[in-house]
Amino acid sequence: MKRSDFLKIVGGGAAMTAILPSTLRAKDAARSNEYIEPVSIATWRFGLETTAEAMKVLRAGGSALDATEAGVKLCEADPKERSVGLGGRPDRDGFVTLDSCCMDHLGNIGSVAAVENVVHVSSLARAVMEKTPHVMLVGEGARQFAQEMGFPLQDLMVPDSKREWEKWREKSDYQPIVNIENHDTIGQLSLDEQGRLAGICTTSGMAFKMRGRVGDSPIIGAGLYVDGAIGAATATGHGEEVIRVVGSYRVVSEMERGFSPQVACERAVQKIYEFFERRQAGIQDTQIGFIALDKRGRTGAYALRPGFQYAVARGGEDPELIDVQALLKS
Ligand code: SD4
Repeated sequence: MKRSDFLKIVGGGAAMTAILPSTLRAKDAARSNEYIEPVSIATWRFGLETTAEAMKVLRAGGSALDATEAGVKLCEADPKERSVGLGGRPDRDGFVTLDSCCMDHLGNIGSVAAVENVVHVSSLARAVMEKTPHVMLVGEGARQFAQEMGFPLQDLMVPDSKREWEKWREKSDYQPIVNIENHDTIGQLSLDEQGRLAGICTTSGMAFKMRGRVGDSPIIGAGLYVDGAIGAATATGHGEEVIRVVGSYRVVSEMERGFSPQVACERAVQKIYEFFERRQAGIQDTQIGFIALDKRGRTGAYALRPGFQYAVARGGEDPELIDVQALLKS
């Protein structure tokens, strides 16, 4: 090749690279005018209600974060939901402590852990994200911040929780077993009409846990992760096991490698199983479930054992409750 020919090609190439970004920008602009079907998904049966609520916000053109927050707040305010917000089961010393985190498509994050007396810890996590230079507040400091922000403080122990705790205290048998009945953490993910993703995870954690114990739910990367260019994931179940594999980040990272949300959830659960095997730890008293939503609105979910369900609300349709496939037979 003659030098002049080479320069022509390089010149052409340079011209192309000068053109390409503006072409991409134009495409992006066009894309932002395209209608994106909004989607909201959430763990467990109560997700039917919370995704329907989120969908009202999404269909009105609201943001994925506003929609998700509106959804999970329903669950937090419901005293009958015994693993989230008001009515959450106490720790072994009788204190109801809540954990939550949120993340948006830009990578903004906020988290609170071991907070007492605040029902809407999801909103508190969001306040940490939006109103402080930090990403995580815990315990008394989180409660103080809530007070400063005007959050009402109240007793979160409902009579049913008190009765259960008193009964548990008769034996005080410290076996933090995680099964279908006691891990109703809500993790919710939404995609709005502008293609923005957001997620929130909120929980009272394990029933009768050690005082100060924190699970995966308020840990960014474990209980929740959002990459606005790829997808989002959230977890429910045995927090210690989810933290061990950085579960939600793992799901999103598998999506980044090209796997569908479904396969990404399967691979994360498989990794948790591998860690159990490696440590030769008992797996019989544990359950873990992941749900995932990608930037294109595709969803997926997978659990360690049967019994996990998640709700999917899409466009104008009623939310659907889906039985999630599991790695183990029982
Ligand atoms: C946690 N994943 O604290 C949460 C909640 C839960 O049994 O499912 N607890 O580990």
